[in-house]
Amino acid sequence: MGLRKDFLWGGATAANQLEGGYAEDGRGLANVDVIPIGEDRGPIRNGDRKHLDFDDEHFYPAKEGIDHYHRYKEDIALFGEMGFKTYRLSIAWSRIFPKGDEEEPNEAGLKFYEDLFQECHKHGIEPLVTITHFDCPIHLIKEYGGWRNRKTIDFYENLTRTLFTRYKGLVKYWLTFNEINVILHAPFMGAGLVFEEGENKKQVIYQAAHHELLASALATKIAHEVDPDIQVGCMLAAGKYYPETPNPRDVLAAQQADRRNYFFIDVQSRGEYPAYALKELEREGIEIPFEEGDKELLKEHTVDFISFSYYSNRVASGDPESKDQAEGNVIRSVKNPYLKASEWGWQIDPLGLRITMNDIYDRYQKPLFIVENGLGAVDHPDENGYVEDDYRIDYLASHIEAMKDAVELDGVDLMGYTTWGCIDLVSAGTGEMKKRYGFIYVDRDNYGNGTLDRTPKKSFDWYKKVIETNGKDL
Ligand code: P53
Repeated sequence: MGLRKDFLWGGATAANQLEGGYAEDGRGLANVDVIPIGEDRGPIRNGDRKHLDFDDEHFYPAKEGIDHYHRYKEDIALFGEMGFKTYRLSIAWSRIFPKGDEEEPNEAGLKFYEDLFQECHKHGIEPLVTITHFDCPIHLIKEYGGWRNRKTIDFYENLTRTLFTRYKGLVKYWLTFNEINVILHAPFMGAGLVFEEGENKKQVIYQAAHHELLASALATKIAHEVDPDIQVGCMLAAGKYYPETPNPRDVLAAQQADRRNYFFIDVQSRGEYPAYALKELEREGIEIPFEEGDKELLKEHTVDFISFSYYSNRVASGDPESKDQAEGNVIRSVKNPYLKASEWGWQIDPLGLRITMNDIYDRYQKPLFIVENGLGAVDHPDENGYVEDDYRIDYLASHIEAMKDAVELDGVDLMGYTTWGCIDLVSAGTGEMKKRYGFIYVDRDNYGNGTLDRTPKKSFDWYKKVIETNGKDL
């Protein structure tokens, strides 16, 4: 017993949060580039304020990221030193198709990732690739409205066919959309949606979601045609809702809140729209633009495995007056009085990981993959740049313990575990560098000052030992 012998230990990142090199080698602009740090981030990220270019007033952290574009060899060597079996990264769509709607890809972009994947294999690391991690080329947003337009499916189809064909033999594990349910909570960041005044946002969101779900099924179909060895996963921002009290009103609220997020995975994994969603959308007059063949496509090309991020479980209240909201996260929750919180107000709930794993496994009975988990914290390096991050080690150890229980005591089939932000990178939620998750310290502050030097933290050696012992020595 214990974890699989070939358990995929590793770390995870996303292109726009670490690459930088935003205009190099023909790369086009994307929504994620123009989301600034600071108080305007929220309304822009949510699609409530149209902002499709840079201006002089704001700082845009994605422009330089942590300069991984030029330092990926050094970074991957450090991952190799920790013994990573896998490295989860994402492709920047606008490196491959700078505008999004071209017929022919940008060779320089394709070559960059080819070199990067080869570098991974040199270190015995299997890449796990997210096709879209919140990014959408700006041109597709300006010209077509991003995912609200059905044409975007064709552009995504072209992108995925290009990727699967070019990287055949180099990449075995693919994820179609990062945290697909984030479209509900941050629609510009999640799907390139900008709202017009007075329009029905929910209509736009579910229409765009339908297109993403079709695109995901189509990508799964193409992947299996190109190479039957490829495994395709969906990706959920997970975190079960607990009812605030045993009052049935709260229990129902928790169930409904869970379903709003599970909806996407229900379609990607079971291959059809669940009844509760159809009923709700019908009640609210929202139309899903089904066309001929859509139902069959969804039904026939479901995912091979279910991946998810886990930072915390959540709490729902059926009381409309309830105001006790936990801070900081894009996905709202009532505060849980039994839990402590991070410096950013994210509540810390290791046992909740076991509960969530059981919930998802019960629901889908497919292999699971935890592709994000970790603690965002302020680090204090000493004069040599070394960080003693025992708080991070404690967080990760307690979550790995709970994850092992889900496997060993409850029988969940788990493929692997990749910690979020294995090297310090830009926060998706806030745009800060100060919110660090890494085993490797990067000398850079919120506004781009610093040498960009990399220094392993205390957790670096700790994680190396965890991997060496396949999770026994925590
Ligand atoms: P940061 C919402 C809820 C849970 C995770 O987040 C989320 C989001 C969207 O912000 O994001 C994921 O950087 C996401 C990563 C992100 C990571 O969690 O706000 O997939 O891109 O960096 C951590 O602390």
